This record gives sequence, structure tokens and C-alpha cells, in this order.
Amino acid sequence: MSVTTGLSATGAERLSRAAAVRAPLRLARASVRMLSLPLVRTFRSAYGRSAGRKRLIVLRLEDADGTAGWGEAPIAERPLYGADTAESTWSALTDLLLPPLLGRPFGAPAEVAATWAPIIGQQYAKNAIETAVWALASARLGVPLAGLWGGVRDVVPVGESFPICDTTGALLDEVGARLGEGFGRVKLKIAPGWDVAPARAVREAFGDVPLSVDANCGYAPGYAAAGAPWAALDELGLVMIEQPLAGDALLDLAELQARLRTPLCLDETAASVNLTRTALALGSGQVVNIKPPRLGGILPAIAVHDLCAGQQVPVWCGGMLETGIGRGFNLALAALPGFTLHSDMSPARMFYAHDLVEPTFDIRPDGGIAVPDRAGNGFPVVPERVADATIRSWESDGRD
Ligand code: OSB
Ligand code: MG
Repeated sequence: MSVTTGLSATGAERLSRAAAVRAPLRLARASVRMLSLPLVRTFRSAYGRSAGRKRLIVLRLEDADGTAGWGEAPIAERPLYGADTAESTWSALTDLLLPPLLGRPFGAPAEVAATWAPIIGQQYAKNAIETAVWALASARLGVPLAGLWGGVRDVVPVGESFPICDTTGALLDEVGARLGEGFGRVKLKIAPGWDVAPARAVREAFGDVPLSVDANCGYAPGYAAAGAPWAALDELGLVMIEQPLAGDALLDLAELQARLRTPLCLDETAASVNLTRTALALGSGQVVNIKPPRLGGILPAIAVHDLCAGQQVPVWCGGMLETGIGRGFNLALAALPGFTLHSDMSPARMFYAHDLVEPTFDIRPDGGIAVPDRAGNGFPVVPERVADATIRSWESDGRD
């Protein structure tokens, strides 16, 4: 893992670095596309099975000078992980958030994000716009995103998130194949009925590989409730147990954490900077999974990173089955110094037959993924791929 700059910047300095990036912007045109992208394999978690991103939304913003940036809203088919839906995100983008931006001059990406500060929710829509603006500003300035945000590493350590399988044998085959490709951490999706046995089987088959589980809120509170896997999982030396209980169950999470040696990781719970701060203060978890779409953008994601860095809380970058558009931002974010744990950054080929970008990225034999060194979107978007998958379009230059 190479470090390209010092680690001396404090959290506050880093946030202000991103917040202080200046770039004159005049958003001349916005194109929003809803895409249907089938998955190459069904992804099964405590939320059920997903066969595709059937209404994924991508956004292209073009500046008056012709520079463009793309953003993504990796929206799921049903609001199980978060409250946003494809329809709510579409309407937030096309009705609420984009029209006031078009044709207006801004001096910085942070000024664009400030326009929606009073608006509650709409995290995916805010994130799609903020990321597209960052890509545009990065292209304009000729500086890669990681450089604008204070990144310090050029390779990100990555792990794979393994969906629930029909059999333990199938899981072990899959885990063996991924470890052979270089993935450095195994995260098993768990749900009642698929927890201790598969985790133990992976531990037995693959020795001391960094192993974690992600319950996606799938269990009822209670350390020793019938069927609760916590005591047995605590014996397996896991790196973390991600989101065992409901996102808003801060006190139940703190009670569970107090009984366990294994750190709990906050995903659904860490829905905002303040909720993350509150959850950490209550002892509801000891690790944070940072996802820009969940938090509503890069600036709140960096704020959570800085909060955690200030408390020596390790973080890593989670995913939501993004295409190469979203992963480009995640990789740049994971270059920040606090991202010391393996991030969920599987190459898009594991989910999609054709990524929307070319070239895309893959794992290196040494087990990391390179942070994009290209200015603008980390990976170039192929407009024909977007066009081929489009099921709905909206376009505006602010004059209609
Ligand atoms: O909980 O981390 C999660 C995918 C969709 C929604 C929530 C989660 C996930 C994953 C996939 O685990 C990880 C990835 O994108 O690589
Ligand atoms: Mg998770």
C-alpha cells in the first residue's frame, strides 16, 4: 500500500480541503436517465433477492464550457435498505433539486450542495448531483478526485460481499475463487437460518482470513433471544458484525455491543453525520461503513470520515452494487487516510454483464484496486452503453 502524502492533516483540515475547492461552474444542461441493468447473478441478503438494478438512475451534468460529469443513484427496486425509491429519486432530481441549479453560476462544488441543505432526505438524488458536480470540477481543474478530497493512498484494499447461497458448498467454492483473485476480506451476508454455520465453515476452510458478516438489520434485539447467533459468532474472531439490528435501534445496538468482543459496524444506522456521532457516543458500534449515497453526498461522507478519524474509529467504504460510475467515486473516497479496513469494491463484472464505463477496474494480483488517476469521472462513461439500457429520459437546459 503506498502512501503518497503525509497523514498530518486533521479531520477538520480535510473536510475544509474538499469544501474549499474552487471551480467556476455554470450548469448548462442536465440529462437524467433511468436504466434497467440485469445482474449476472441474483444478489441475496436479509432484504431478499435482487435480480437486477431495474431502475438505476444516472445523471450527466454539462457545464456552459462543454465539460461534463456523470453521477449515479444506485437505487434498489424496493425501499428496504433506505427510504428512497426510483420514483422519489427521479422526482427529487427532475422537480426539486436540478431546476434551481441550471443556468446559475457557482464558485465551488460545496456551493451547489449548500443549495439543498434545508431539504430533508433525497439522499440518492443529492449524492448523484454532488458526485456529477465533483466529476465536472475535477475534469475542469485537471486534478483527480482523490487529490481534491485529500486522498493519501493510490491502492485501496478490497474485500467481497458474498450473498446468501443455497448451500455451504456453493459458498465455499465462491469464497475460494475470490480469495484466489486477491480479495483480502470475506464478508458474508447473513439472515436467520444462514449465519453461524456458513461463517464457521468459511473460518474452518480458509483459516484466519479476515472475515465479517452483514445482517442488514435482519435480527430482533436480544443477545440470547431464541436463534440469536451473537454468542457463537463472537467465538469466530470476526473483524466485525455489520448492522445486526434495525438502523434506528441505537440502544439495542449499544446493549449488544457491550456483550461482544467483536466490534459492531454501523451501516444503516450511520444515516447522517449527527446520527453517526450519536451512535458512537452511545457505544452502538465501533466501526463505520461509509457510503456516499446513504449519506447524501461526498461532503457528508468526508464529514463522517473526519468524525471517525478524530475518535480513532476505523472506517471502510461500502457499496450498493454500483456500476463503474459510482465505484469511481467510492475508490477516490477510500483513498482518504481513515479508510484502513477493506472496502466493498467488487469489480462491476461480478454484477453486470456490461459495465457503463470503459476501461473499468479490476482487482490487482496483490489484492488492491488502484485509485483512479484520471481527472473527472474515475472511469470514462460509454454513452452508448447508457443509451442501450435507458428506459426513461429527462433533459433540461433550464429554459423549458
Ligand atoms: O449492506 O453493504 C450493504 C448492497 C446493497 C445494499 C446494501 C449493501 C450491499 C452490499 C453490496 O453488501 C456490496 C457491494 O456493492 O460490493
Ligand atoms: Mg451493509
